[in-house]
Amino acid sequence: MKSWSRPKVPRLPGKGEVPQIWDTASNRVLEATPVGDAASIYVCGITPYDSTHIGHAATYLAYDTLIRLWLDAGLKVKYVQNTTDVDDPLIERAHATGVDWRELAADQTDRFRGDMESLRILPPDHFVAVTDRVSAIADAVGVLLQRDIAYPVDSDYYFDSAAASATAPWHLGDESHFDRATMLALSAERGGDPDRPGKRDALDPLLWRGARDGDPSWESALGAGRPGWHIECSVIVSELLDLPITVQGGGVDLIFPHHEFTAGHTAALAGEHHAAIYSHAGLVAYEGEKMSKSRGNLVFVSQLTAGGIDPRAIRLVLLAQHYRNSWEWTDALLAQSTERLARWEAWAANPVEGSSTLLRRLRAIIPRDLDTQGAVAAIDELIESGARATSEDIAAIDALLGVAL
Ligand code: 5CA
Ligand code: ZN
Repeated sequence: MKSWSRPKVPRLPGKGEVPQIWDTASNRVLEATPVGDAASIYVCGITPYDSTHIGHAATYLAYDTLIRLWLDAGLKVKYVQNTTDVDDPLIERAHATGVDWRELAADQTDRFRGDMESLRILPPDHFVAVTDRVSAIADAVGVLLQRDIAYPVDSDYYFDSAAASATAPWHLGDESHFDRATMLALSAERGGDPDRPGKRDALDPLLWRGARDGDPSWESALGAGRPGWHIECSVIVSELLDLPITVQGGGVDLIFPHHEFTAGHTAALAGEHHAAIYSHAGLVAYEGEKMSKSRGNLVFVSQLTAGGIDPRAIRLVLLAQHYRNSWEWTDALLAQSTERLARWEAWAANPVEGSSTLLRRLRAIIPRDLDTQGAVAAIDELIESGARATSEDIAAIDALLGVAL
C-alpha cells in the first residue's frame, strides 16, 4: 500500500562507518553489515488503532537512525514494514466503538503516515498491510501442514515448535533465551493461548484462526479464517527481502513470543535464518507505566502537533534518549527539547560556509549502537563553546539526526 513521503537527506562529504547495534540473540553489539549488496531491515509495524503514540514514534525513530547511518556509510538499504490491520484488539476496538474494522484501520494508518512525515522518519520501500497478504499467508500455513510442522485444533492451525526444531535451523529460545516459565507467562500476556487444550505444546503459536461469528475472515484451502500474528511478518519478509535480513527491529515487547516465532516460521518455511540481528528498542512509559493501548495512558504525536508543538521538538525528546533504555515521557522533557531546538535554530541562523568538525564527531558517536543521546550532547557542547555553525554542521545534523535547522 501507499507509504509516506520521503524527507530530503543531504549528501555529506566522505563516508561514515558501518553502524554497530545490539543484537538480542547473541547478547552483544554486532556490526550491521549487509550480506549482499544492500542492508535490509524489517521493522514490525503498527496495529492500526490508537496510533501514533510516543512509544511507536520512539521505536520507528531508532530504526530511522540506523537507516540514516547505513546511507551515510554508502550502503543501499531495503526497508519493509507491515501493518497488522486485522487482529483481535483492533477488531474488539471496532466492535466497541461501532466503527467498521477496515475503516478504523484505514483512518489510523493514515494518521500514522502523517505523523511519520511530520517527524521526518524515512518511509519503508514497501509498506505492507497484512490484509493484502492473506492468501500468501494461507499458502505458507498449507506448506507447514504438508511438512507436518503445523497441525489443526478445531478449525484453527498451530505451529509445531518441536517439529520445527527437529528439521529447521531454529530452536525455541535461540532469540530470546528466556526460560520456559517466562515464555509461558509472556505467551499468555501477549496474544498466545498456552492453556488451550489440544495443542502439542502449550507455547505453540496460532498460524491461522478459523472463522468465528462476526469476525473478518477469508476463504482459503485451510477453510475460512484469518492469519495468526507471527506468520504475517515471516511471510512478508520472505516475499520482499533476501534471507537472512540484516536487522529485524521492534520494541522489546516483541522479543517473545513474536520475534522468536517469526524466526521459527521463516526457518521452517525457507530453511534459512530469519535475521542476522534482532534489535529491540526500549519501551516508553507515561504516568508510571508502559505507554500502551490496553492501559490507555497514551500521548499522541498528532495531539501534540495539533497543539502547536514543533515536530522537531518531539524528535529531539526521542533523540536525547538512548533507544535501548526504557524512559518516561514528561512535559518537562518536551519543554527542555523546545528550548534546545530554539538554541540550535538561533545558532544555525547565520552559518558560515565551510567544513565541519561536528560531522567527524557525529560519525564517531552515532554508529556505536545508535548513540543519538551522545550526539545531542556533542551538539549542545559545540554550541556552548561559541563555535559558529557551518553549512556542513547543519547538513550533518539533518542527514544523520533528521533535524532540519
Ligand atoms: N503490529 C505489531 C507488530 S507486527 C505491533 O506490535 N503493533 S503495535 O502497534 O503494538 O506496536 C508497533 C511498534 O511499536 C512495535 O514495534 C512495538 O514494539 C512498538 N511499541 C509499542 N508500544 C511501545 C512503547 N510504549 N514504547 C516503545 N515502543 C513501543
Ligand atoms: Zn511483527
